[in-house]
Amino acid sequence: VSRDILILQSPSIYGKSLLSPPLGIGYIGAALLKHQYNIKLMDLSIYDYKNLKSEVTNAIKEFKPKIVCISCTTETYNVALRILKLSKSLKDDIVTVMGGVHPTFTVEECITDENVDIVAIGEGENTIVEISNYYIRNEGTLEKIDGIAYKNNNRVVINKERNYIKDINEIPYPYRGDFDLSKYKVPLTIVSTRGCTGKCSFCVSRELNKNRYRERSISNIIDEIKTLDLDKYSRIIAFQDSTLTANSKRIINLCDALKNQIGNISWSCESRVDTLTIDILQRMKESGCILIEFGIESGSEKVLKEIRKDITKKEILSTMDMVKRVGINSVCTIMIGHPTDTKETMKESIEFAKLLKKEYGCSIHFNIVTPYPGTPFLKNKEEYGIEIKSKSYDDYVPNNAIMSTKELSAEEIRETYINAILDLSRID
Ligand code: B12
Ligand code: SF4
Repeated sequence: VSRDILILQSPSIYGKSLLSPPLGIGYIGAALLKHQYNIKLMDLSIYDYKNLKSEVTNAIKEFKPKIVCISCTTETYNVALRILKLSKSLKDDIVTVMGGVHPTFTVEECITDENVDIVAIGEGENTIVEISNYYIRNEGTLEKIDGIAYKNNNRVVINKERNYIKDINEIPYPYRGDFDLSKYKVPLTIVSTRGCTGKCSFCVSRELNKNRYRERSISNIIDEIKTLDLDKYSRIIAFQDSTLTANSKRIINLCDALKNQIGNISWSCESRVDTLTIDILQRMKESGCILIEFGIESGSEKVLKEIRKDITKKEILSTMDMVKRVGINSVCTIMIGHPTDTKETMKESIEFAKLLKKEYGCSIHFNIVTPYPGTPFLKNKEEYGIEIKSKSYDDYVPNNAIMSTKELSAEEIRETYINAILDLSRID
């Protein structure tokens, strides 16, 4: 069966990351289905890396797509380029489109690659439909498609920015029909807001959403949940919002709706310690919340300020105390190697992590600070004294030290990170 459009999620070279299905391409797929395109979605992360070439080759031969779309992060960008190259070598009239966080912040670099015909910048639902209308239905012109970069006689053209979708309730639910959900640890995921109210300097969320925090209505979310096969997957749902709990009124309404309209589910989310109260936590617990992930990121008051995390240690401890009392599990992430970290502040972070684990039973995940494209860290790297030590985006993974700072060498950061993990593993 031939398909108009093949939509791929680029995999990591570091092996399968089968946590949850890639909803970003699910949204792209749903937008195209709404416009009656024949599509096929593939999450390439589900295959053994050594079989990647044959999987892509078989798919191109089977589906003979006119357009190949690929979504990537920084870590998976180089693989994405190789996949597009392979696709073009198998069928030379294929049009290639690259989208996702990484291309959004490295437009010029991406579009310069000979195997990338179009870069889709930012939110992709409307953009991909217009691109497909142009190439497949001969409608419109490339110049008129907002939010893309392309080449015209080897000259790079970057069109004007696309307006963000104002009412995100209008966006069709992500298409999950081509994913083998049984392959994932967390098969049922949902995104109920776009953007974040935080402005952390190591994060792209704010820039990605142009400072907007957009919310879906409760009924829209409940409707989507009703389309999921809850019973098949233990009635567990993971909310993948950057900060699900930013609006306290809304989270209370969501909890009530989950309890009354869905019922008997377990769910998890990411949150900020400054958005919760005991009342909200109790309602979360009652509606099935079993796990909350918090970005703590440092145990140094000074560093917390400098990275614009906008939370204090006092707030962290008081929230963790409430979370523990209510009986919800917590994961706290802590980053090692902030631009203004010193040996002392990193030590403070590790001691703080120990406290959180010992006193509040938090699971601790350490990450090394990675200056991803689009982050304030990378934009102000001179000012921060950051020096990037790696030449390949393949190295942009959170267990790899790729930068030195005014205070620390990459080696020192790596060592501290490894010792931090060992240190914490000694606490039961
Ligand atoms: C859920 C999530 C995960 C899940 C992924 C589940 C999955 N399979 O998708 C897990 C936990 C596995 C994960 C892992 C990691 N993640 Co993550 N993750 C997210 C998170 C919170 C939500 C992603 C999401 O679903 N968004 C909702 C959809 C609708 O948005 P979207 O995917 O961006 O897609 C839209 C557009 O980008 C665009 N688009 C995307 N692809 C394409 C393709 C085409 C062709 C077109 C036209 C458009 C298009 O259109 C889509 C619809 O509008 C984002 C933050 C965020 N809020 O986006 C971070 C984020 C993507 N992750 C990030 C990072 C760093 C990681 C990790 C490295 C973290 C780690 N500690 O290991 C790993 C790396 C994974 C990898 N191999 O690349 C960074 C990426 C930075 C970068 N430059 O690469 C982000 C942005 C977080 C951040 N704030 O810094 N992540
Ligand atoms: S790190 Fe978390 S809280 Fe901070 S801006 Fe990013 S998504 Fe928001």
